[in-house]
Amino acid sequence: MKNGLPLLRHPTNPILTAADWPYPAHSVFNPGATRLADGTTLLLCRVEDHRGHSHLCVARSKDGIGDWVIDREPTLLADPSNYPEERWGIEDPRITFVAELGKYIVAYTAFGEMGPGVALASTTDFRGFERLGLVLTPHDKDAAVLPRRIDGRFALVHRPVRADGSDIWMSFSDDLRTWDGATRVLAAREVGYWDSAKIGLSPPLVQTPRGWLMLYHGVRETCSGSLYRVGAALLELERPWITIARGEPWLFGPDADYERVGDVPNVTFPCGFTVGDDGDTIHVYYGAADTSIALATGSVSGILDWLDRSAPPR
Ligand code: BMA
Repeated sequence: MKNGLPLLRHPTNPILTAADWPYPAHSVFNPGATRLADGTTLLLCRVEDHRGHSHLCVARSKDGIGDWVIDREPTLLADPSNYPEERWGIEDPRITFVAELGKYIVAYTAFGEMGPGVALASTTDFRGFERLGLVLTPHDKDAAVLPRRIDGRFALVHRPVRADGSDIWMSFSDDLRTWDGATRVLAAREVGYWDSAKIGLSPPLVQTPRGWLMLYHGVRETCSGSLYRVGAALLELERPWITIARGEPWLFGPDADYERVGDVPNVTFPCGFTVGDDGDTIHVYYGAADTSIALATGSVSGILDWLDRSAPPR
């Protein structure tokens, strides 16, 4: 019997592939997501070209499921002459609307000779972007800004690399450029668990009355490569470095053929979600096998109920 999990694959998955692209692309995956003021779902997709370098491209849809309108050209390209840390591309965007600024802040991975680092850009319309540049030096990635200040400061979830694995951390800033006060939020679990090799943030945190809901990816190394699954945790609202609950099993993981087979097999890698008008329904957008974009649907309340059942008492 399959585990009763609160995220369901959409029957039309994968919802976007390189074949849908209006210009040559090798693969499309790991999109950031947001819902614009008029209800349109916007995906900022990672597109890999035939050099193996990635850029970002916008796809828009009224219902967040089909009839995607894709920008005719790359929306945000790497700019290695001004930002050498982007020499091999920009990857895995996470989008946060920061109401105080009236802007979307996009956190993405800048990939260059030094390895992956965290870069930020702001936008109001996903046509023009203002780069803030590299804000966390390599090796660091899987970052997203919180939608509001914590104790008077902006907060950024990120994933620095340590020698034998990687955990999720949070840093703080007054101006979005200089980050300090790094605090560990969640650690990879001990060997034997599905999330023992490394973990990293998936979509940006979702604020709920009970705490910040965090979906994260957890990696297990096997003799056939890495398995990328998704877990959930709940963090304190005013002290988000403190975990209230963490699911012991994974919430979602590779199962369908398009998740099992592709450039990097056995990968489900969400970078974005949208919340519906009811404040509860969620669409989670994820990269499948580093090849295509897929959608899983569920609800915030359903994941919180699952956490109540799946988190050992702390
Ligand atoms: C991670 C990131 C993701 C990728 C995943 C699986 O480290 O590089 O972009 O989807 O590996 O290859």
